[in-house]
Amino acid sequence: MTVSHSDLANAIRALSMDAVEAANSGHPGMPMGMADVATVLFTRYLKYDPAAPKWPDRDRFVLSAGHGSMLIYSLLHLTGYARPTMEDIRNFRQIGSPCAGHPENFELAGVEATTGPLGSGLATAVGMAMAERHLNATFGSDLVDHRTWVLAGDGCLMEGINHEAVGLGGHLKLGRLIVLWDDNRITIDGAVDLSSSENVLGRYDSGGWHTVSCDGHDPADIVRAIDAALADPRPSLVACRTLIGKGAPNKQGTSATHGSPLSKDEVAAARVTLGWDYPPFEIPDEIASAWIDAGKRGGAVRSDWEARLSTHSDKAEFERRAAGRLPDGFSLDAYIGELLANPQKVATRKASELTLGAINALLPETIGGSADLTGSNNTKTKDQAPFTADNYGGRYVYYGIREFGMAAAMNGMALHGGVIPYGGTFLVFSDYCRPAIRLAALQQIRSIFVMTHDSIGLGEDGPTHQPIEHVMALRVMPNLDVYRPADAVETAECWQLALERADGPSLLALTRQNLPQLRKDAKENLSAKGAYRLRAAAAARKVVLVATGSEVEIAIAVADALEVDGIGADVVSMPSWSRFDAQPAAYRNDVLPHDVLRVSIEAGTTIGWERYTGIAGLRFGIDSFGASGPADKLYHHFGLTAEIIAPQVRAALD
Ligand SMILES: Cc1ncc(C[n+]2csc(CCOP(=O)(O)OP(=O)(O)O)c2C)c(N)n1
Ligand SMILES: [Mg+2]
Repeated sequence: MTVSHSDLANAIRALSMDAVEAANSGHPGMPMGMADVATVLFTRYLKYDPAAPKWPDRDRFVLSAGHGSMLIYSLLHLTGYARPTMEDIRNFRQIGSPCAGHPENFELAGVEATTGPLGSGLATAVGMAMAERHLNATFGSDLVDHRTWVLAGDGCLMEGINHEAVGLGGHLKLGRLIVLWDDNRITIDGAVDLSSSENVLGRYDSGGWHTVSCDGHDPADIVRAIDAALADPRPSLVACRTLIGKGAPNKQGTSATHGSPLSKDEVAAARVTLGWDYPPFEIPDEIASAWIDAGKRGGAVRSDWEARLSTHSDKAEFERRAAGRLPDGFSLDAYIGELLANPQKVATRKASELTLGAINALLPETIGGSADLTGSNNTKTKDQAPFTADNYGGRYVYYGIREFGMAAAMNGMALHGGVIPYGGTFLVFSDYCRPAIRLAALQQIRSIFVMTHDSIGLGEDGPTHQPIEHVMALRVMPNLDVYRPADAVETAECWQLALERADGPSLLALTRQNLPQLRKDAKENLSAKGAYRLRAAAAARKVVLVATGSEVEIAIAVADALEVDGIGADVVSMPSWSRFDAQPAAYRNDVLPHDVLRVSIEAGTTIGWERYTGIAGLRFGIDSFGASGPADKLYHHFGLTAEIIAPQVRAALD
């Protein structure tokens, strides 16, 4: 038998419908509809090598329409990746199978990004394409010369984040980014025209993209469109007109195929329509080996690349960065030593900028940025040139007012590897970034979020700009390290921890207002413990005051007032809950003993502080929205001063 394009594509269709049927759950429509486009991409264009799935110069493929996960599982299996095995595919959507409901980057090599929240994959891919261009500018085309491909659905293009991705990608002229749009005119509720009548291609055109359309079931036409995309210097959107669920004779073209098993009868009918006369999870040898051959296309390209790397003058540095390893001996100790010698009374956002001065000089892999608040977030250091379409070698990104797009692009850079992204906005707008922060945490990647103006301490901009629930809401996110440093020394320590952590994101909550430098020594990184006794009680200890960030200064003033009355009070600074919770019980009990009154002070919601104060403890914070006014007046207004807090602590002890 000679294996045709249709045979190859039908293998994807069969695996997809059978896996969904076996799981009795999943989305057959998209993989069946995009099987032809995916076949063309994976057999003719995509640069990859299943034998070396992490090869740094591979093309990146992002399945932004993550519900169609069986498409990528089929492709990875068929092209010869070690996983998923056919057994993994049989166990699609079952606990323990790497073939999860939606693709997860840490489950399978070849899944470049965790996708499912629509639009996020596409915006993440923008960051991958940025990282590629940056590393190309740094190391040259011999080492870095690849593309980023996205498969996106109607939903990805409808989501608001799509607008940010189009704006950023077009502005930065990311010509190596190609989005293949599954233009099937169907979403869950039915036809796209129920909810949308926009000219999608026109929107991309106006964003500086190249656009082209094709018949997504005609391989020659798909080739024509992709060739046009490759030839154009702009990022491309390829509209692939398809039939959702193609091959299911009674359901294709309808939303019935989107997210439900086709049914036993319809699967049987599809076998007839497709001419696929084989049992579930069986691929005839000829078709299987044709797919394996397609997967071998990249092997020689990869070994040529390895040969170039082996003699390249930047080999060691390239490998270090690709592995995400910090330079040997990377440390901020010298900078922290200067702080101890010359204490800085600065806002922690300014302390962050000072720290970044040291970091960016030591780590060429950092790429900073801000969503149009550079001067407020203090994210740019003097040595950073802007990253622009004319200078991809720049290390500072003007993301524009695109918080979600920024955070997603940062994730794309971190996933791509070779760079460490950090980016800033106001903490209150972490809400605008939150879905991407969550994906960073889920994907176990090193994105560093710099969130300034972290409380009512920002003052006159008022309640729209004053975070209340934000720090706590971020703390509850699994695998995110949230830091709220109290002074310049802690800020540097927290930065060091964020950079050293390769398996998850960190977020720094930083003040607008100046804070005194409280730390007198830095023999060890005390922030690494999450919380530590900054000052021990002088008189017999009756109280432990635990505070974060700008409120540590207040806790010290409260302790001073109590000690005057002979009430011993420890002051505990707690820059990070997650780090503290990871300490041994003995340490935690020593820092927060249970036999004294425990009091928390933080200019945000008190909900959650019971964890450390116990129900019997006291919690000072703000459980309403903030207000407009000068910072010091606001602290008084909301009862967060030593004069107001100390008597309440005394009363609780009586
Ligand atoms: C942010 C987000 N909102 C909603 C969903 C739920 N959802 C999954 S697929 C889908 C419809 C997608 O339509 P389309 O992209 O056209 O996919 P198709 O039905 O064509 O496969 C929706 C609403 C989601 N995954 N992510
Ligand atoms: Mg659709």
